[in-house]
Amino acid sequence: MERLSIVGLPNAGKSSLFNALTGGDATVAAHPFATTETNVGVAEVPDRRVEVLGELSHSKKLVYTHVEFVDIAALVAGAATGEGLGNRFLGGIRDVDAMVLVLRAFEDPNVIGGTDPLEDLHTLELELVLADVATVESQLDKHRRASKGDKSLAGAISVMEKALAELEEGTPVYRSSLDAEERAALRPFFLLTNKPVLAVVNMGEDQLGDADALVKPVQDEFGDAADVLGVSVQLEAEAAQLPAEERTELLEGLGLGEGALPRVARAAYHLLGRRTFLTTGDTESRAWTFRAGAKAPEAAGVIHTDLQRGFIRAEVIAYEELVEVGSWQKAKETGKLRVEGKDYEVKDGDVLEIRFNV
Ligand SMILES: Nc1nc2c(ncn2[C@@H]2O[C@H](COP(=O)(O)OP(=O)(O)O)[C@@H](O)[C@H]2O)c(=O)[nH]1
Ligand SMILES: [Mg+2]
Repeated sequence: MERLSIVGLPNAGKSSLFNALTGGDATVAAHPFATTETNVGVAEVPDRRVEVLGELSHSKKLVYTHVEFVDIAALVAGAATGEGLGNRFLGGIRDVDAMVLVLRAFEDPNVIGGTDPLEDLHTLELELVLADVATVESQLDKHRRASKGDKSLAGAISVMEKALAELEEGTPVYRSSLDAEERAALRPFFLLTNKPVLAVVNMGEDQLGDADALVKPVQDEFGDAADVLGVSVQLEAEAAQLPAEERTELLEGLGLGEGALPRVARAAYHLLGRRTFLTTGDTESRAWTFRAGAKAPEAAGVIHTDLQRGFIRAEVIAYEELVEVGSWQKAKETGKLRVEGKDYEVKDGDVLEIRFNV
């Protein structure tokens, strides 16, 4: 299963965010290196569509998708040269598939650390970039030597040279000028900044009114390279502990709607290239994860391998359309269900029924 790593400076609120998302019990403490062990947790991806389908079909059960997070030791300035937990830390993010950068904005005199999220970002990126410079330099060296006997390496070398030039300017690969193909060519080297990223600006409850002003400079810095979400992590972590009704009351009372955690979970899920299709019936209404771009048989295989092996066709309707029609049965009777074959590319929000024979 692909994972996201929660990355940030000490006391940025990483463990608090991890706990809020996963209901975990990672140590939350106001000193560096509180987290010396890696914690892995699973967050449910809230999806209103499941609830609505559950009502339409009078389902006995609702099932959601999940996304896995890793809370690792803090990154400190100098990590690339072995400060703090240094290489162990960097090793911890090397094998995840995407990163959530937690940038601190909240002010609390009892919790050491800066409160400028943009400065956090620059400190973090510098460490990640320095580690990548070292990796690319050593790979370039190897490839140049090997290329004397193997001309096929020239392409990889030129991409690495391009990446190195940007990294040396301090630019992470995720917001460099490298295109998708060039970034794919670098994948075998497991660069830290060649992973998709998402940023969370951790605000204090008292800063909720300034959310836009706190998020904007960070969003401007990323441009299109990443989504930036403002979250009052501690508030949401506390809310997450409450029974559903009280939680809704607290969050809505503060004008936060469903809260920011569902958005973080959904953005993280999306960042990993995951998409959701749905099934609905009186037994259950359920969200299923498929890989963006997957064809119908592959998506069917997520439900059960038999459905992929014996795939005949899929009956499909978009979620919005199904809601408009009112029920699966009515959609069937009025000919609103499309019949799709094995070349159909499944879309997020498709409601499916698979016909198969094994
Ligand atoms: N006042 C305030 N404190 C927070 C907030 N978020 C986290 N903290 C505190 O900051 C300290 C460090 O948080 P933690 O999640 O352990 O940070 P980590 O080092 O990044 O894992 C803890 O004492 C938290 O209670 C917040 O939004 N407001
Ligand atoms: Mg921690």
